[in-house]
Amino acid sequence: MKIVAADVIVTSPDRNFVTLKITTDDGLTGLGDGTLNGRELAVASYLADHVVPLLIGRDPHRIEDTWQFLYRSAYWRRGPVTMAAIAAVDVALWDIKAKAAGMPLYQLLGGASRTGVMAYGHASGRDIPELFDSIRNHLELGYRSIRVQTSVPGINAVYGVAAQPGPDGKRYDYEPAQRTPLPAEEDWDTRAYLRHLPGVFEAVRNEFGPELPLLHDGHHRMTPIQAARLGKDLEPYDLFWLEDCTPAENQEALRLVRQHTTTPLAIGEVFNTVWDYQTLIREQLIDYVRSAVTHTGGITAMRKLLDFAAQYQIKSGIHGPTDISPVGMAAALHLDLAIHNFGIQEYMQHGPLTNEVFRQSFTFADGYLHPGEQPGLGVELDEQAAARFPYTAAYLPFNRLKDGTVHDW
Ligand code: CS2
Ligand code: MG
Repeated sequence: MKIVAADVIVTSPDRNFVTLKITTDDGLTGLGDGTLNGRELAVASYLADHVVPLLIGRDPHRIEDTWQFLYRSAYWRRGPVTMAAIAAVDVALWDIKAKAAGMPLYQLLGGASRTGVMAYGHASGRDIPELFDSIRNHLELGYRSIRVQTSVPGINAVYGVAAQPGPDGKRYDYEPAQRTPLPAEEDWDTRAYLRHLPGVFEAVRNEFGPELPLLHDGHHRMTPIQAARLGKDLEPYDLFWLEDCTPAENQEALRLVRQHTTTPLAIGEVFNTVWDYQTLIREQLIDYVRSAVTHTGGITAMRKLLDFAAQYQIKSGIHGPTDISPVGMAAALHLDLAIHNFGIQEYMQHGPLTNEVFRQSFTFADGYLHPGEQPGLGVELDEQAAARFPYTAAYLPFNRLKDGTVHDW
């Protein structure tokens, strides 16, 4: 079998997506997600201008060899653009191999290790009553684990609060990247946030009881000592995890957090390779690996990363926001079902136009996702529908502190 075509499809139904479609001389096709929020065209160009010419004529079955070729022959390694491009190729090749084998991808990855994949959803509110309504709404949608994000008195716009309108007036939750000519500026005050959040979790526990798994995303905004304090203050509310509590380029920073709190820690959605985790995993400084298949070199690299994490009893918590396309989500679900050290899967639901462009066979019921039994990934892309939604520039917001200093968003 030979690769005869590789097409980079950029579409923008509810938001921008970059998809690679590889076609073989046997007529098999495979899809891979290369979406990098706010920098989509960089990956599209990396693929179209540099990688596609290298794929034509290759044997699609040699996935590991192709991975190593793309990673090493580029000379310039790692980074979000390179690893998203490699991920798109890798996942498309696994889709083809599973289709050629006539089985859903998870079967090729060793078969199911569980009956379903526990998912968590995003509840949020500008105040407690709105938050409670959002949690109830997610429970009605079938979620059995809930991420809690709230507004903070004195701060105008906070990450993850669905109802706050974005600069274009639309609800925030469908997409944090706004279709505006420049990134929107938001404000932040960590001390106000640290004073406010424990009270929110106390209220949620009082209202919904001790069992409901609750998660929170600190979204990279605290210093290590502030993160240590928050982790400690939230201990009474038994969080499933506190995510991205501090920027982790300096992995050792988590030693200070770990010293002060037993709140489980999840990190990694902005990471791209196993190297970004070495100290975090080897020193047991995190409990969940948050990488996305799409941003970490695909199934081939993610499986190795999660196998490394398994040696330290660290589990998966794969990143699943709307800026991971249904192709990237499906890839995650096949891996989630097959690996042993599965923890939880993020599941932010895509919009109606996206579901028109990407026909998916994965299901969500009673809190659990399942990738389905279709051969391959189980996602097909309607290219005619995709063509109706041309790329539209969009940017994620950024933060400035009261004194004007740029801060992590
Ligand atoms: C977030 C993401 O889902 C999450 O955990 O951190 O929504 C993140 O803000 C976006 O993926 C950025 O593109
Ligand atoms: Mg996050």
